Amino acid sequence: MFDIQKVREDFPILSRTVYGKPLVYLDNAATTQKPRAVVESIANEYYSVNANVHRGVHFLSQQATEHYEAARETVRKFINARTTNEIVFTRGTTESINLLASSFVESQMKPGEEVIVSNMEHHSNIVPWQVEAAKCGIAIKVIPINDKGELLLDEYEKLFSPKTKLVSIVHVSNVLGTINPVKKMIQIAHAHGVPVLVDGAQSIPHMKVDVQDLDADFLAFSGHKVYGPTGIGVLYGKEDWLDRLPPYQSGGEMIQSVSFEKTVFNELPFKFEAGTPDYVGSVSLARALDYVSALGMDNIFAHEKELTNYAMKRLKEIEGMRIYGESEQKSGVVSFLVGQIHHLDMGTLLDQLGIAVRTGHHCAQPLMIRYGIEGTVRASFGLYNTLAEVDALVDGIKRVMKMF
Ligand code: C6P
Repeated sequence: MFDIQKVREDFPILSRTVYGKPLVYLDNAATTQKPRAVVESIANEYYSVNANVHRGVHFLSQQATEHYEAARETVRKFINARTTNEIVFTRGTTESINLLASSFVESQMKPGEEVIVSNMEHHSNIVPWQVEAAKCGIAIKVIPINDKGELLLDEYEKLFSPKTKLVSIVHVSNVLGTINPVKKMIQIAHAHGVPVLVDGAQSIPHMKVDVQDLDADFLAFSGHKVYGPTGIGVLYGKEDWLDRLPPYQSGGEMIQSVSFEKTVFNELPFKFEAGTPDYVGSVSLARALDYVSALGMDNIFAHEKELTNYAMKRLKEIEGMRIYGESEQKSGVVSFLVGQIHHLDMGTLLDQLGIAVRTGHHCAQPLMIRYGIEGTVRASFGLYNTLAEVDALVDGIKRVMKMF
């Protein structure tokens, strides 16, 4: 598929040590490491272009603007949006969902109307709706899950009523790794005349996501989880929806004209990009998307699937192992607890062995409540992880178990 050792050389950080041990980085769902091409693009942009975009007539400003808009085109192509008007740059998934929650609820919903989310949402796809609920009197309905960590689609269908105005659903769970059947869920929502926001934070880095094929109305994702920089993300929205929604923030760039009597907002997508954007972040996000595209999203998915299947098999050999998330459709996230060992102890001791995992509730406390636990240990894979690193994790867990 691709030469994993060669790929690893593109990520200088992977050859460092921690506590004198080779780094085994298994916290890719939190953030991914950056290839040389991405880091160099940040330096190059600042060293040789750097100017404010969409503002100056001078050469640098025009070049920066060209690079910014070329980055938007790269994102458009990556998710197969129809036009760059549908691509809004934000700070990340969280800001994308906040933007939509604010603009959609305040313009499209009345008190008592409902948004459907699921029991496996990240806090970023719960709290913005709760904030809007407190302001605007909307209600939140929750799709339940089974013990394997799969959404109950029959229950989902039953949640719809004439009061349902939006479905906001995670594509891939950051805790369970479940790949939700979003295409089918969108069809169901559309049959009720309801648009759908897909939280793509954990799908965009790991599989091909085609917004036209899914027929998603909105999609949110973060640059830093797809080998790009922190502080940049995307909100995709169908043009006719974005046209109808009011701006989220206001100020420079999102206007066409301003007087004290009347302000006319800018056209798409600038209406949603108030203030000086992180244009360098956008450009280096585009380099990250070029990088994964060159490897091939299907190849990345297949490689991570192999790692996940192997990890599930090897982890299950450990006595007292409890795995959370056993869906058939599962991406490279494995959450677990072993015996009575606290997740924080396990994570801290694995760290001493050079193995970086995440512990805790993973910003999904309602899901923890569903399973009656406080937190888990989570290993999450990226395109550069190897089967040997899975072995290192398993050996590490066994060493920690011996200490208890
Ligand atoms: N999950 C994790 O370790 P931001 O922070 O805006 O880039 O992404 C938020 C977010 C939204 N949805 C899902 C499904 C996510 O997984 C995340 C981020 C990280 O699982 C950090 S909490």
